[in-house]
Amino acid sequence: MRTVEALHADRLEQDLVRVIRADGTTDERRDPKLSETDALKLYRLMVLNRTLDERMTTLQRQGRIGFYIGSVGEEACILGSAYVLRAQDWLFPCYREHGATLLRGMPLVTFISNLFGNANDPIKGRQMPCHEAWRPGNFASISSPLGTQIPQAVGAAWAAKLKGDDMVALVYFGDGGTSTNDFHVGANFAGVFKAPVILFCRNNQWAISVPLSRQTASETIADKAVAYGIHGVRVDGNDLLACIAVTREAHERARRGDGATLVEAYTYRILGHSTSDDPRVYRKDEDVAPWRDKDPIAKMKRYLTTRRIWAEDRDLALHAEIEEEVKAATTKAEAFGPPAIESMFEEVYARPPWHLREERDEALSFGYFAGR
Ligand SMILES: Cc1ncc(C[n+]2csc(CCOP(=O)(O)OP(=O)(O)O)c2C)c(N)n1
Ligand SMILES: [Mg+2]
Repeated sequence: MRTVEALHADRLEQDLVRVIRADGTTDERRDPKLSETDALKLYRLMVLNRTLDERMTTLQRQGRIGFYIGSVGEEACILGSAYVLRAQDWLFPCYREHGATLLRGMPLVTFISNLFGNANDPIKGRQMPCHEAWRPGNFASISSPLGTQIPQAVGAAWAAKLKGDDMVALVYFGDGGTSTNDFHVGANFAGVFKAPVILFCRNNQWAISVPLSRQTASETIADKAVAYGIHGVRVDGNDLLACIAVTREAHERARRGDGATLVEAYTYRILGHSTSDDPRVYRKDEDVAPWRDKDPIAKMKRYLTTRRIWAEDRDLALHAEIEEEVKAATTKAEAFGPPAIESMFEEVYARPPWHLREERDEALSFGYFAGR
């Protein structure tokens, strides 16, 4: 007999929007019909995202950076959703969306420089490693405090609506993020004021060691949309094309003035929460195994191969090329020195007050700093 958990898991798979079938063909009704160039560009970014996560985790283990948090298994929902946005739209990330950072144009060397917190880091080492922000790509700062980015995104979207700007905001958060006050505040406000915003939940079924079943008594995350009077949709978060399709519909809804959408991208966190976590303490490898078989990169590769625009030899070459690219970018980033000491005292005050000027002069006079 099947367990209640197994039956519930089946039920959770049922109402997901899917486009890529097991054999690599697509469901015509929702196929976003990507050009060959875009399909290959997105696949490349997925592989880059994965390789980056692997390499940066190794770097952390070697003691060269202090922390890393990645998105292994979640690349499709991150890149598929970000792909839909136009240049004038805004992204409000959680902390796993480095693929979206790169899609929005942040150079790889700049991203890795942020991990070192060095002179080439646009935020000059003032954040934790892996907490990038990219103003040229309308990519707000990574948010570690759970949920705070949700009302920020809703506020930005509402402001755009009041000003008559053609802008849609998209905000990422996890399943755990839906238990925060800020999720309620943001979703409620978005519903009442019909803010042009996409609330994008990466439901990877874990919040560090807390499983989804301990997070909410709702059957699904998308169900919560009903209470806020906004549209809710569930999508296979490992299907890049399906994620593009539902985000595109949400984007159109926002632009039409019909308000917000709560997207639940159903996926799985394959690795630990971050480099500071060991998931073997709270979950079994056999729970993870079925999700390894649903790898979003393998699914996309199958689609490209069936479409006859990809082949094994090109795949091998791509992986080798990306390995080299990440290696070279790491070497380049690691060569930058630390940010200048005086940068600590800059960019808060237009005219720094006397006590900060005094502290700055004192800091600069120390031989210890001068030698760095
Ligand atoms: C307000 C707040 N509470 C607790 C934490 C500690 N914390 C960091 S990540 C995390 C789990 C979040 O899980 P989820 O929202 O599902 O995102 P995921 O990590 O799975 O992508 C927790 C509890 C925090 N950062 N902020
Ligand atoms: Mg989660």
